[in-house]
Amino acid sequence: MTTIQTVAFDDQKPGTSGLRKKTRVFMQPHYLENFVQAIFGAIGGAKGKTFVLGGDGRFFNDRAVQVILRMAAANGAARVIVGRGGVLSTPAASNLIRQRKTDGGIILSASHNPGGEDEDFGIKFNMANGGPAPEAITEAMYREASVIVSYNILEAQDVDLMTLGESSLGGMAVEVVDSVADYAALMETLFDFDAIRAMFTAGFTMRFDAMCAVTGPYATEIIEKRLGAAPGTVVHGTPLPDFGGMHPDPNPTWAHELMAEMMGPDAPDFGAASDGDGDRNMVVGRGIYVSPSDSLAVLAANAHLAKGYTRGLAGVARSMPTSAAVDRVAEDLGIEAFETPTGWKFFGNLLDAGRATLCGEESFGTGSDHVREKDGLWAVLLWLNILAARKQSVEEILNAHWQKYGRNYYSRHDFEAIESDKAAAMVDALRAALPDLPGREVQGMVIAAADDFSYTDPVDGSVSARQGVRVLFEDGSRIVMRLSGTGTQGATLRLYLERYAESGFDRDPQEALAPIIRAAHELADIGGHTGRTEPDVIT
Ligand code: VG1
Ligand code: CO
Repeated sequence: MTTIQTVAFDDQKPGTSGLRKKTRVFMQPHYLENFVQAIFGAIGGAKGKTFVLGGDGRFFNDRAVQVILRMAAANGAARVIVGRGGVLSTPAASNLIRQRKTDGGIILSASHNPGGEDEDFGIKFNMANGGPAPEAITEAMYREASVIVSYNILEAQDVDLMTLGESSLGGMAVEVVDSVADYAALMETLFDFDAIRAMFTAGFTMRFDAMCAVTGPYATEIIEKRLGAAPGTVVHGTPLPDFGGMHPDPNPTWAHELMAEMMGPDAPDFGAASDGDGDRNMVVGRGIYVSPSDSLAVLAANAHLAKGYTRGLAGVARSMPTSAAVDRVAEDLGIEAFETPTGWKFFGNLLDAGRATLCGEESFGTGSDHVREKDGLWAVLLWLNILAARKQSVEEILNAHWQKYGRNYYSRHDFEAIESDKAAAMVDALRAALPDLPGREVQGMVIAAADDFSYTDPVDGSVSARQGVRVLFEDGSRIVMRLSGTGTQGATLRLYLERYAESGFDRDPQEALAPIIRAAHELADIGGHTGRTEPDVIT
């Protein structure tokens, strides 16, 4: 064991989901090591503990895993359970942490950000419940990282991570497990595989775009092998360190190949895609895109059709910027609906306390209490189960849903890589104007309320302030603005737009939202502050 002297980096502050930086930043001497030591510090040390370790396989994943193993050994960990080749999807890692009753896990991923030597890398810690570390712990990591003077590491050769089974590293057990097996077994307990298999046998067709990221092997095993979908149903199914140059973000912009196929003349019945680390999902019907907020609402209304959820839902939770579509379902079901800040870590307490069964975010994240992360493939399988049970198309299900609940027209506009000080000035100006907004008329709509969202966790009472500026109009329409906490370059403004309609369900969302979009630009003066008038990505 060696103790290495080091100097603190001043930028190791975890964001919405762990620490994300350019890969080359992580490749600097001591950068990864400092943060790993800070993680161990923040959780009261690694001594005698068991951890899960794996990542989405992006560039530097293989090197980082070896470093973390040597550091875990040097810090006295008892055992590390690693996915074969150092690879685990985020939901599979969450599942392993729970199944094996470990003390937590380290996940290497920058999720939906591109991968490669010149792209992004990330690391985060999940707690013993399988969920992302809460703010108190991520703040402790930052504090530890800011004052670090040394870290512990073992001098040893690389561990063979391709062979399943157990080996020893300086007295610590290293257990290499099949990355897919436990996860696939869990899915079989939740969904009616026989019914879905029968649907495929009867001619149902599907395309799953794994975007050259981590879900390829999971989707191939489950959808093609276990559920009997035709070979070739899963495309881009081999994970690559640079995701084959794809941007593994499952939205209509980046999953454009899938979108083109689903909107084309030979579209299959159902399409889906997932992100770099497998926790996000996009679902598309033949000729119809399902917005993530609508997907959450449809899943909540129909989850009882799948065997894992026949008891019904205890409650639902959504992030604040996610549309209120799921709230209407909750009201109808007579269950609690929670509104949390952006980021999956805020769902953990509600899931642990049994108050929420289903959770979701507008950013293509949906999940349930089966793990403590959002879970892309899980959402796709629940959709398949619902399609098999209802024997209707995606379009029919969506239309029936809107008929019953009304439609929350919804869109998110992202303005990427804005100069950070300009983005901050814009948000500051808007914040300062909030008290004067109620009563004001913009684009023919009257503002009913305006605030900066603050969340008090109903389970532990912790408060998270300044989680996004909201402007609510008298007709129920809404604008939300916040700056991204996952980017690695400048600032990204996320502008969330919502408008409820009781009739007229087949409008183009951009057109239905046009007055709200204009109001947002007017209120925040996005163009004046940033020079941008058009978003880079629309979801
Ligand atoms: C984004 C999304 C948020 C999501 C987070 C992590 O955060 O908006 O909903 O939880 O990414 O997802 P931000 O701060 O950039 O808006 V993942 O799949 O990147 O772990
Ligand atoms: Co992700």
